Amino acid sequence: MKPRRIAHLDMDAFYASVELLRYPELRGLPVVIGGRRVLQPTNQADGSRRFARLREYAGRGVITTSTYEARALGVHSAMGVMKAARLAPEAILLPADFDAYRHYSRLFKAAVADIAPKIEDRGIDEIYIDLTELPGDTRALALHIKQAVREATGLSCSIGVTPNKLLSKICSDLEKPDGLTILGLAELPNRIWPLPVRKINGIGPKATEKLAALGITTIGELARAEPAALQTQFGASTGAWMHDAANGIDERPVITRSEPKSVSRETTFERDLHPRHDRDALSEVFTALCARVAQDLQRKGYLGRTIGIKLRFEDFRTVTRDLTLPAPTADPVAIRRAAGECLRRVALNRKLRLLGVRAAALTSSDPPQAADGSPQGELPLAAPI
Ligand code: DCP
Ligand code: MG
Repeated sequence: MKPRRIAHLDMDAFYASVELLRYPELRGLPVVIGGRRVLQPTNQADGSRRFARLREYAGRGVITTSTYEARALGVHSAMGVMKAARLAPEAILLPADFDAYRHYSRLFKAAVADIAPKIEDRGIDEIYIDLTELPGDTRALALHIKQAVREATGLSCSIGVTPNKLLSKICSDLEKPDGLTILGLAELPNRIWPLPVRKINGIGPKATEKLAALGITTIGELARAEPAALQTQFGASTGAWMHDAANGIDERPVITRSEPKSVSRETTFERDLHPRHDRDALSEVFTALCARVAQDLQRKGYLGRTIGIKLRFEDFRTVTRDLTLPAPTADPVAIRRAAGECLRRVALNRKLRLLGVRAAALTSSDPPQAADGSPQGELPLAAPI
């Protein structure tokens, strides 16, 4: 069997970097992204924009991320905005725009998938990629992926490539931003063992503290520790896992998951409902199910073109009907209307046990829409390089 080549790709200062695409004048400055409730920048009479500064902030908000310039001042993810303001009062503070981040997340993943389709999605800004079966030199392949991400999004990322997920995750962080770290097992003692144990994904603050009490602070010390001692302290499986991890052993495969094919909601009634006598109650549930499906679609960033219903009668007979719309939608009213049409095509001559609504033929809801429904405009859909 070929030795595995597993990559971990993580976007650099992701939310902040997306914001810099629409506010390029902020490049090189300490910039911090807060929550949604932070003030939007305003346009000034001279055509420039006015941005909020950290020192102007009062509230209990938390930072989601910051540019590397802000990190140099000690400002990091998960820090309170007020605390960050004491460290970097002049840093720019921007509100988060999750729709934009999801949009760029999809763009970079699609760009990678064109080159290397075996991808495990690990969240908004990171993926594992199995490069084992692809032709070509590892460094050339990784550089090609980085370039494709930059062309599709205007953003930089960092990649680690090693024989497994555990080491690649550590390596993608070693040369951030815009890093590329390729490592074989032979380099474990040099490159990985000097690092603190918390660099292992899965060793959190509590385990770090417990290990420190055992005199173990580096991954190398953990690798040389007695497995039995670790098992006494952490239990058999965690202890064994830690020892393996420190020795660079991790056989987990890259798990590719496909996009969902449909979004659905259904409910089984507490008592069977009669189509005529319980008409109002049924109608209310039906509308609520449509609203839930619409919400699910919006939250996940999808539109559905085929709307379907499912009915189960008191005798457990189940029927489904669906209808394909001229254009995909995530609108509760449009979904309710289509589902209503489906319902009219069923002979309702028995009591109902269950009612369900489904949206299928899903597509992505890009471009992102502002909260008022107007297109967002300002943000480039794919930034130039
Ligand atoms: N994030 C968040 N809250 C946190 C950590 C992260 O909301 N406590 C968000 C903002 C980040 C994104 O998730 O931009 C990705 O998280 P990362 O840990 O990868 O951080 P960054 O991409 O911002 O920076 P790095 O360059 O270190 O990867
Ligand atoms: Mg990141």
